[in-house]
Amino acid sequence: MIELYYWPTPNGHKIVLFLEEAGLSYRIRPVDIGRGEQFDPHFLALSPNNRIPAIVDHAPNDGGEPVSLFESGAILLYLAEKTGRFLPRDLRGRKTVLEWLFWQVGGLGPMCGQAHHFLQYAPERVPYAIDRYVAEVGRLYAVLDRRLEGRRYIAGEYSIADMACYPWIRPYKRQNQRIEDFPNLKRWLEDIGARPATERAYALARSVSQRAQPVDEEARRFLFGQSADTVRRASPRSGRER
Ligand SMILES: N[C@@H](CCC(=O)N[C@@H](CS)C(=O)NCC(=O)O)C(=O)O
Repeated sequence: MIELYYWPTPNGHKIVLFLEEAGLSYRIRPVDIGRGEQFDPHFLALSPNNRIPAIVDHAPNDGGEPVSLFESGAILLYLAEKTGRFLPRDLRGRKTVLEWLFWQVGGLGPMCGQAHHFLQYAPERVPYAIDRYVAEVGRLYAVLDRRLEGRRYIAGEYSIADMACYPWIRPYKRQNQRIEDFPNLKRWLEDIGARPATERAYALARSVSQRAQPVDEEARRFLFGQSADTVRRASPRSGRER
């Protein structure tokens, strides 16, 4: 059984996409990041960067003690290796999936995140930041659109590279992007959106979202008021390394 420390955000969706596709047994542990639950000592012991997602695998393949992981890319790779699914075994297929997985975690995710921030959450309108991140997200969309020309998925069969990218493209309107300008991406988005596992993943997200408060002043303080002092003040529960 996998425990998934989760909140219905793009990085959280990635892992549910995998778990639903693979049919792994899992239990959701909601971490309300707008209410500061990412600073709970128990969660920090698993996820020292105070970010969701994180998992605990209670039945790791080596038969040993439970294993915990943070960082969505590392989790996807771990789950792919655990199940032998959604990551090709051959050297070339595998390296291609890893290229695009790292492209997502190092580029697409952070840039979309900044676009969301300056378009939706910044307390003042900062045109330079909006222009910069909307343009960069558009550039990344064009890179992925070109990659998908003549390909159904990013790298051969449906893989962890697709699962990593999809939740960041799905909210394209929040990034001021016109999906019609990226026809291959549009087709890919519709294809993945129609997968039963994707439908289940977003149904779960909607059910958890119902419990979420709107992003109010308290949430803003937790999410956007972090500094080195926040980390120094928060302390993980001590315990065995997993
Ligand atoms: N690089 C991390 C990023 C995770 C991340 O940014 N998670 C956000 C939600 S999408 C979060 O937990 N934010 C809580 C906070 O900012 O304190 C990953 O890929 O897992």
